[in-house]
Amino acid sequence: MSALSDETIRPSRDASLPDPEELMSRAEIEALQLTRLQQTLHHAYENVPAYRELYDSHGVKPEHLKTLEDLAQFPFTDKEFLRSAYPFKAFAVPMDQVRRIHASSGTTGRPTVVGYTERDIDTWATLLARCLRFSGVRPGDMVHNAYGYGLFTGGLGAHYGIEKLGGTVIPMSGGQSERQVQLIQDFRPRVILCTPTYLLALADTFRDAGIDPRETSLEIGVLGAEPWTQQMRHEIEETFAIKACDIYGLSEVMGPGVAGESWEMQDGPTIWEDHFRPEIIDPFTAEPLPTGQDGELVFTTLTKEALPIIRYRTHDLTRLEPGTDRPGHRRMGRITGRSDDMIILRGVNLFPSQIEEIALEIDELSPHFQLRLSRPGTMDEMTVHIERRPECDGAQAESAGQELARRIKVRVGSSCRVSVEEPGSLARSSGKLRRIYDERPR
Ligand code: DLL
Repeated sequence: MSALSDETIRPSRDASLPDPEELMSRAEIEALQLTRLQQTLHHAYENVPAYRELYDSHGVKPEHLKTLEDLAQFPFTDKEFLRSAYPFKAFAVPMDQVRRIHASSGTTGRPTVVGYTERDIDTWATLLARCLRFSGVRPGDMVHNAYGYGLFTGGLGAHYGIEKLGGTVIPMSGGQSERQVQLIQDFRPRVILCTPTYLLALADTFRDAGIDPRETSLEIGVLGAEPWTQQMRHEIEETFAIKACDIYGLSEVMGPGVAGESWEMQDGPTIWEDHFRPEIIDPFTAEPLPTGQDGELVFTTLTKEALPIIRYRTHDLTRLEPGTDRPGHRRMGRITGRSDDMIILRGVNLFPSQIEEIALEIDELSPHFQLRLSRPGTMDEMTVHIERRPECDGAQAESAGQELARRIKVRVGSSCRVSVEEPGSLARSSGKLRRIYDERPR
């Protein structure tokens, strides 16, 4: 036997099997959460002055938490809390224990900086591997990773997870679509990881190269980092003849892998509650809402060392649902949008995902659209610019555009203009796609 086949140097765990925590009952999960929550509160209070000041000013102490419900006594945190600790003041460990830093760009001002200890990186890789396995990826699979590498958590986060699972990673990153197509053709990966809109952009590049996207080696897409609808899932699955599963996460809480979706059920991401305690609150009053009601998602990390996050307001709008495939862990619904992405058009609230859902019901219209907001006079206006499908002609597309405007009026309640565009004329995604162009005077 060669030294390389020696059993003792192999990882001890069988990566194709569920982690024991994945299979815990709800009662076991809640008991684990309580212990870990108490530890996290102490860790944050003792090591991060910003948490101590926040809790002292609210008159709460870690030892006040006796049950999971007591978490509601603790104040929320948000991006501002992290920004004011820029760059490293929210870290709860000395800098020599921080092995990696990521940052989320944010549209304005300072980036939000996040840090990881060695154990944090290992937990992250384990959870990412868990998500991939849950979504049907197996040890030995080749995985084309087209999430962006760099400060964004998508690329490196997924990378370590693929390796942890025992897959072969192609560290492609985003962009360079022709090159991506060539490598997918030559290496024949079974799995692709990227944003849903980037996968659609790749479909165009395949077709431009004379390749039917249904004929590639790809069988599974693990897609996330931006909101996408069931209609979009259907579109992607049809276009590539693959199964598309959702993956959710955010840098502040960890990165990708906070929640992943079951390949069998495809019923929304399961939140890994052995590491994260989710809550749903009313986005306006911040009152906690019961399971099943729509509101803003709030997270508390239970095991993070470098950057413990307590009651962090994500601004993501969704709901919690009971667990299914992993009954001890709750699921999240699809994300309708972010509260800061909500368009208020003449008093009516709307999200790009609502437009996506309606547009994809109309055969002549493609999933490529942009929303442009303007104020030509005193009133705000929205124009939906949407490409027609290449196979339908201009006249059909015009009436499809009118039908879209009509359905938006009926279902969302706002009047808008629809401008049907030529195939390929709108900007394509290279990662998270920008849907809203706000051209209203400030
Ligand atoms: O986007 C982490 C990630 C990378 C998740 C790759 C999944 C795959 P941030 O850049 O910090 O982190 O952005 C986080 O993206 O608050 C949501 O608004 C949105 N988001 C992430 N995943 C999903 C998803 C990464 N599956 C923000 N569905 C989050 C809808 C998502 N929105």
